[in-house]
Amino acid sequence: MFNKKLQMPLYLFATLLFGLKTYIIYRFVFNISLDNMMQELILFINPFIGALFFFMLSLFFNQRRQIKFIKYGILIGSIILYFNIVFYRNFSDFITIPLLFQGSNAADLGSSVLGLIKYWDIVLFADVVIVWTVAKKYGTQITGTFTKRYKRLVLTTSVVLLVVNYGLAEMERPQLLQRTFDREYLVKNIGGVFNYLIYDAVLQSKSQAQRVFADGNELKEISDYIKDETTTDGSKEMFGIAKDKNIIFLEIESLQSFVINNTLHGEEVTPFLNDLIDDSYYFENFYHQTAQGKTSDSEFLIENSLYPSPRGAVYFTHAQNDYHSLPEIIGNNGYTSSVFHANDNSFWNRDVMYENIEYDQLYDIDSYEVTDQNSVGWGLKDKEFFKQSLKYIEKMEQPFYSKFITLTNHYPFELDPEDATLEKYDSNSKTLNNYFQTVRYTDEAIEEFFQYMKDIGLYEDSVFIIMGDHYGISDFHKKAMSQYLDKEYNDYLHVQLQKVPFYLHIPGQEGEVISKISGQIDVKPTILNLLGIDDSNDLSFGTDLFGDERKDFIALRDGSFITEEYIYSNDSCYDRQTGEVIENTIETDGEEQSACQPYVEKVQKELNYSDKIIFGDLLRFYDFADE
Ligand code: GP9
Ligand code: MN
Repeated sequence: MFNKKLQMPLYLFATLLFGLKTYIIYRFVFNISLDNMMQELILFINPFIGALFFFMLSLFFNQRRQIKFIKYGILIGSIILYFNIVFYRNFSDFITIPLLFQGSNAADLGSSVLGLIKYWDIVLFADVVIVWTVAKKYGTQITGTFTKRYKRLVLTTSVVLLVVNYGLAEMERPQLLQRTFDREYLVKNIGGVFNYLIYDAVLQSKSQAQRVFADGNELKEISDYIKDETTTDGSKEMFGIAKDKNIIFLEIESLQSFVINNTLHGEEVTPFLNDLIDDSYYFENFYHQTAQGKTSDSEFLIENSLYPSPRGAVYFTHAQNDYHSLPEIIGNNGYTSSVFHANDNSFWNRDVMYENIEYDQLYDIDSYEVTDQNSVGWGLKDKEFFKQSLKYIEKMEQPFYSKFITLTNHYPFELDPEDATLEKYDSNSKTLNNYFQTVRYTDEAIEEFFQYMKDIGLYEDSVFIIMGDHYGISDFHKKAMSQYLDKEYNDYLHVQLQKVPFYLHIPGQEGEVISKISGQIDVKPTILNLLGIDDSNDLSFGTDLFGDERKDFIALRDGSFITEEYIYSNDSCYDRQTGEVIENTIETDGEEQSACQPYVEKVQKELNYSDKIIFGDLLRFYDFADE
């Protein structure tokens, strides 16, 4: 087959094999939704076009190098693809360059990664084995010295194909490259994971340049927008209600709202948190707004009321920026601030970021006694974590603001049998089956923590906030989730599953269940209002959760959004209450458009403004005291 008569040079053979494999992976491993034939076509041709472009570059080397280029090219390509698969299994997302440089985090993933690797994955390297074997057997017989004309022809064809691919993608989705918020679209339309990585590298250098070239002028437009759209009067009733009280913020790992007031095997999943609703303000339509930075993104949202970065974790990429953070503001108002988290201080670059945003103290893994017995999965068990934190809280100078970040309810949701008080779920997803048990464990840990606070006499002088940081069950577990919820899994449900619990518990107050839409972006202005701190000079994209005039949408980081009436995701507009797709259009400026369209633009504008602040480090030009 590989003799010269059949004209199957190795670069073409590798293109076909690798292209085919990549296509199969895109189609069946990554959960890429395809809406029409054009998208099917693009997804089918682009792995081959991308592979051809890469492997034909080998023609420009001498014969021996050609073989090496192809052999190592297919190996490295397969490894990159495989990393993406493993990453995707956990996050339903593709790797970006900033994430690749977060080695410190990858190293800590440990047990999580093992759970993501499957033995049959070895099949994914079949093309590598074949190409290496063929190369060994036939050596230089299957490469060749190609004429200049031939090389030029192949090069031109390949570039033309790339342009055609891009042209089709642009037709299918105009302004694709400008709108980077949707990685899935990019990956499927511009030639898969590889072109995406190149594209991402260009973006990365562009964002470095953005800071250098940014000047204060851009800020005027943004601060005007914020003053007009998001700076509203906070609730008068709640203003100052927590003044001089301690704020205890429990940031609960991977806690989603769907477990609250829900049952498994006839038992409540979260008995304590369910009861707590009765004497708390509980926001039942509160959304996380995180992206690739996961826990750190949710921290960032709370501390700054800015959106996290569309790519990578802003805790890594822009940790040196100027911010006007919650710890800094309350620090100026007499509060001591601290974070309790039993992990390395470098995880998510926290040590650097925390210092910059002026937390007074971080109690990291070195503040705890962590043994094999008292830890599981990602580390110290939550019950131990709270217990061992007591000695520090007791001595803390008051009033304080302390954030506790839990760990046990983290993927892959491991728990020692003696800690399990709920039977596992039974579905095809081990992840979801385990999840309920660790959620229950964390619920018990929170209950114990409340008791400790009463025991040491801190309860009455404190207000408590409890919030889920981000989703725990990605849409890789669609089938199992659909089974548990007894609902069809679609984009509408996916957005609804981004709800995380948000509680404000003020001892002595009854509270209420609040249904209006809300999100993590709103937490900072809410806390400031509760503390009686005037934040009208602040630049926040959120609005006080108790205020009357709230902004009318909650933007998720991928451009999806929620309004009181609609939910928008992946180009579809749904009725928020019924989940039906809204086909109706409305007329704006003589043009018919989807009912969601005006919000699509608003959301884009707001996310863009936030990105501009971060990428340009624009807050360094803003004088918070003077405005
Ligand atoms: C790590 C913990 C978990 O310190 O906050 O991070 P996550 O993986 O959820 O972003
Ligand atoms: Mn987390």
